[in-house]
Amino acid sequence: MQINIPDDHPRAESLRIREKLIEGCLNGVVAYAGLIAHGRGEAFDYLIGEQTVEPAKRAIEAAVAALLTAEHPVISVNGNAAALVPQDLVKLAEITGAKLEVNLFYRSPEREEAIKRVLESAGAKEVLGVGENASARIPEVGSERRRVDPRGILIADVVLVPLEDGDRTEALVKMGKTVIAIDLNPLSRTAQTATITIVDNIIRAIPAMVSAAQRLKGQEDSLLRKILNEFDNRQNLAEMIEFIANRLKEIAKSKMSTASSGGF
Ligand code: PTJ
Repeated sequence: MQINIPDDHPRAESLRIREKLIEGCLNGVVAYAGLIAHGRGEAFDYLIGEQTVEPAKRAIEAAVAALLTAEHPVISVNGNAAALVPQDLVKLAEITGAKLEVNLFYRSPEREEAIKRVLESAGAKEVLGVGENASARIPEVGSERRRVDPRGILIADVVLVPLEDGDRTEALVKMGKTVIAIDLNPLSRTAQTATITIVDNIIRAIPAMVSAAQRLKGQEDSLLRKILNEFDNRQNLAEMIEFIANRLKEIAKSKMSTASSGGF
């Protein structure tokens, strides 16, 4: 069903994003549970004010530095990411030299192929992790996410996992890999376990990573390593949680002053 979203609707952008996911669901790209996951993300996006805040900007710089200094960087793509930001995922892969690999929680041959097609239409020349190519297994992961491509995630030193569930992040970190997560929930197991956590909406974070990669590519290796070494994920997550807490306190304070002056 096509719906008309008026441009002047106060939540027009958010509604358009929802429509993209619904369309992705109907085309077999997005899992049904992807719609639920998006709703959870939206709630956290409200709390951060639907903006890329300072700690997230620093995490984006560190993440791009990690991708640019990696020997085998890989961008893991699931249904939601493919439906929302396919062009930017392909651009980011091109600039950083990362491989794109389909990796799904709700894996089926049809969804693998559908996501591959979306990435190819967005300009991807090579898409790993589809069909027989996902022939390797990562230890300690019970879900279908354990199936990886021996040319991709298996040998990667840096893996970007936009929208993830905690188990695989934990397993990849245990394997000694640098894991970059994008997750609007700073309290999720993924956010807490990853090496670098970008607490932002993938809609903003992936394009911001593309810009950062364009800016940082070609910079001295020593500068990129300095950015990486100075980044502290625990501290960054603490700052994100503090940002949310302070923002909510400010909103509550402003409501109280309106109430005491006889507002509403
Ligand atoms: O495509 P598949 O089969 O791999 O399945 C993908 C989903 C997303 C269904 C699967 O990974 C899943 O169930 O994820 P979870 O456990 O619901 O976790 C998703 C996390 O992503 C939650 O912490 C959400 O807050 C967060 N999130 C949702 N939408 C966004 C987001 N983070 C950043 N940007 C978003 N747009």
